[in-house]
Amino acid sequence: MKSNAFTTLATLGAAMLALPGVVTPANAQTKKPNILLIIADDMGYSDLGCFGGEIKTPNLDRLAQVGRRFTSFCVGPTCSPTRSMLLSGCDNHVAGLGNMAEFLGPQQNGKPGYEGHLNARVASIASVMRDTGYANFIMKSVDEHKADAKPFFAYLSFQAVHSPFAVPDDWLDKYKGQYDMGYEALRVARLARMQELGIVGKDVQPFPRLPKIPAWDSLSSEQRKLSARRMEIYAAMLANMDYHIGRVLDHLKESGQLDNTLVIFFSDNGSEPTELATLVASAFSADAKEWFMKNFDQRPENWGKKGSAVDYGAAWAEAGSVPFRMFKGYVAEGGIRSPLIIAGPGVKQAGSINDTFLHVMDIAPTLCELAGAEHPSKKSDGKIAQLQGKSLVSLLAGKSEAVRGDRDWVGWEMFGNRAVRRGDWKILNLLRAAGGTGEWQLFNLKADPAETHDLAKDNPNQLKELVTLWDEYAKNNGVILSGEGPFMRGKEASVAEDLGD
Ligand SMILES: [Ca+2]
Repeated sequence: MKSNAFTTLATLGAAMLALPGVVTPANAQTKKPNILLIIADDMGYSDLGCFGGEIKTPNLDRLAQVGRRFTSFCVGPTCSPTRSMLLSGCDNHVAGLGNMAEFLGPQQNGKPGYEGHLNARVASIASVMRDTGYANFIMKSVDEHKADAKPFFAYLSFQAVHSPFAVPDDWLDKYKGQYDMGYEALRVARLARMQELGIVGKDVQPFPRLPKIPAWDSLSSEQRKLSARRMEIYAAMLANMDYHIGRVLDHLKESGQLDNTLVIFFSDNGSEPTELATLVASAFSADAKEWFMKNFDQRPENWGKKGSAVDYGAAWAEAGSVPFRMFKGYVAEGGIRSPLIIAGPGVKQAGSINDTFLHVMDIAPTLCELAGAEHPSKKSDGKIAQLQGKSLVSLLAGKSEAVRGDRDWVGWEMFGNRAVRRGDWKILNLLRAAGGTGEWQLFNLKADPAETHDLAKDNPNQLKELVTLWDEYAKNNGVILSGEGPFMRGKEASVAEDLGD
């Protein structure tokens, strides 16, 4: 497969996993919906027009109008852990992605839950469908299932908008000049629009600009020009993804299939702060640096074209995740909060916005219920892990406003950073090596979704209860803390201290 994001995107659009529908006595009377699951990669929370962004996403905006937006949908902080939870309905430490395979520590290597791939302890949503009578196969188009009159389950997983940013030549300048105001002004404009739309509350204060990010005004005019160009290309790439989503939706409509297709859209994690060229220059060997410079044409006039490796760095990533704290890689809200849009049959309250706490583990149980499938954990004598998510079917139908009660909770751990959310409350522990305090902090996300006011000292009992839940989470899911990870190289001593070793 070519590495250019545009061609990859087009290829992915044509190669979706299809799972034609089951026909059993129990559900033969009901017409099962088609499912179209669309996942963006590394997209920021505030990018989409319907979530407050200025990037033109008319097709996803239209989907939000006929469907519903969910503003408190949480995922994992990085790609493969989120995807393991999506496909299994279980925590990533159960499903085999307790850590990303490339960052496995010696204590984790070979342990259950750290296989680096979806393991045999969980049932993938594809196998659940197959075992209840679905045939699954890779199809070339959403029409391939038509001959057998069965519904389809299509998984359209984009590489966009993961770096390196790339767009077709005629898209390169679509956002030219639109980011000259800089990343700080963009955060202000987006937050105002998010408040106007009702994506976040009117009183929400954004997390302050990180100290390592220079003020826009402190940059030279040449630095500003190059910085804004990176964001222009990112915006064009996201608009291009929306354009291709529109092609799929239009085709479904023209072929009479859209009305019976449930469409689910979200991003696998928050916006990406890493600058590859900086990383190569600062952390890679001399040979690797030489290889990189020889194989990539990094002249600004080539950015976004074949052979370039451009991204936008922490400053624009922070604009992408406004109003939240941090971005991809962190279990702060900027890493784990994604827009969620669901539209189609069974989705009531068109155009509305719901802020109840949802999780990516909820997708698999939802699909199970829609398919009338019995989950294999129910007849596996404990060999297959039970679903940890909650079905959204009743919520989508407008029969309930939430899928979790005030006492239901979910935990996270990635690269040694930890969190638990229960109701509106969240505890968060970011290692000092990851820019945190190495202590447990407590936030009320309803009043303070950006995690700006640590309430740990004011609410010691709430803190204590939630820390106990994190210990329970680690025990139940086989979490093994490690001194390894992207934040920790060269900082082993402080990490060991933070982890209590
Ligand atoms: Ca990702």
